[in-house]
Amino acid sequence: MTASTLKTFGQQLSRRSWAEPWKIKAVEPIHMITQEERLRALGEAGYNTFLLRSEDVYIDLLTDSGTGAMSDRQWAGMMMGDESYAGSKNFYRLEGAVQNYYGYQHMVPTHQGRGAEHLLSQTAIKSGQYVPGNMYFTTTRLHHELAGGTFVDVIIDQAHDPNDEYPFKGNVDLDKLESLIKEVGAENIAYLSLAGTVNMAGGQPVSMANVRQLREICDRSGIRIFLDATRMVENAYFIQVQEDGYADKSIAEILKEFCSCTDGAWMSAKKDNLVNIGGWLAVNDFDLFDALRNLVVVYEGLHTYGGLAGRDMEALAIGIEEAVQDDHVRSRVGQVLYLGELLLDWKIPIVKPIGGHAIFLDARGFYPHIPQDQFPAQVLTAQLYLDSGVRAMERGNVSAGRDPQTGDHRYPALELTRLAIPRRVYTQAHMDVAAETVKTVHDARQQTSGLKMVYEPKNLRFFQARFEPLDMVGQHE
Ligand code: P61
Repeated sequence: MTASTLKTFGQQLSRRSWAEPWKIKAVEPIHMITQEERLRALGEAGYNTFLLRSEDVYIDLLTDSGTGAMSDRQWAGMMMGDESYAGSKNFYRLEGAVQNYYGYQHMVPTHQGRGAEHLLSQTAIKSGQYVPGNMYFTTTRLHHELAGGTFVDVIIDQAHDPNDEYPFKGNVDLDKLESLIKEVGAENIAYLSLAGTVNMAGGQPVSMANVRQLREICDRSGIRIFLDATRMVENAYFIQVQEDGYADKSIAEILKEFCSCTDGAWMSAKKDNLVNIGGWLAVNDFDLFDALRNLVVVYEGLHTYGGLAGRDMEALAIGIEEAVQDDHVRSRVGQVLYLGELLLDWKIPIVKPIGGHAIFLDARGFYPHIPQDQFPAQVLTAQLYLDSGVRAMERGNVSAGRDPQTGDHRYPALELTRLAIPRRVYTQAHMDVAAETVKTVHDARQQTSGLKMVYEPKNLRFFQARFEPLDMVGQHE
């Protein structure tokens, strides 16, 4: 075939195309407001995409959290909600699904991931202890800190380099972990906080070999491993396609094997588990479970609902089953890959390899002329929105926040803008529009200038911070 006859994306890449394993039954109309309206909306939002009204957004790639489409089975399940205060049958369905697919013995539901992080941190961290982990996540680290812990990043160095193509950039550096144990003593380590895939590194997976080695080290030192299983199904997919010996195992088998190397997990079910709200925390140790069960009633709700309605737990139990289907995961990660490959083709700087849930644009690569304290990744989110109403999220200096000791910005190595893909929501045509938006903004990169932060909240500042373009700061004063 000649280049002009290579029409589909699969043909262009010399492979057969994949298609989504579902068809669309209900649609939600979206439309793009005018450029003038977008400029006004962004100004009113203080140049922060978290503060935009969703009606003013065309393609919403802010997050893959709670933004997925539920299946007809899940919607049918919503009608089967048993809204009893205690002992709802939907709780037992959910408990069974977690036991069956993740393999842990005891589970408490929570309203979402950070509810579970709160309970685990308050229960398993003693003030003054260290919590090593494979790169920080905003809410996770904050809960470590609120419990008196100090997070220590023990991810491999390659994870901080957007151009390093190592396939398991979520791995823990064993030497870094062992040095920490030697330096502070195992008794001063609360637990290993392991995430699969690693969100802030670009959705990068952890290998099975790595978690096995971690189990060995932690067994030797008596340290527990708790897993942030939020996107662990996607992690299992990368193991299936990239790690020797796993090509013939199902996602479900790989997921369970990985979890068996850990002592428990917390979950933001709004991602992998295909629901709009929900979370859970599951452990094997009964005493720890007992402590968690005692705390959940203080902050979330009774231990058999944890902040969720019966119908939410039913949809979640069904979501867990659907999430581990191989064809679902292949098309979900395949859609992310599709967008990423378009951008790579145009030589646009993105985090490589392409991760599981999102494309991360390297804002330093776009704007080498904008210093990090003028927030290049925030600038990039603003430009994408102005171009065509595509909403992305800053994952750089604003997200990293300030060092509690020095009070200065943390200046992370990665200054990224994330285009997260909701599950089962957008089509390939939406990905094409998003890709062309990124290209247009990239083409105009030299004319772009920085932002000044004019309002800064104390906690998780990226959610509510406000900015003004530097060339107009003062105009309103
Ligand atoms: C996200 F800007 N993630 O990626 P909750 N662990 C992990 C997550 O990705 C995660 C949570 C725990 C979000 C929502 C969000 O800085 C932000 O259910 C790996 O959101 O409480 C959430 O789970 C917390 C966006 C969270 C952010 C924090 O878009």
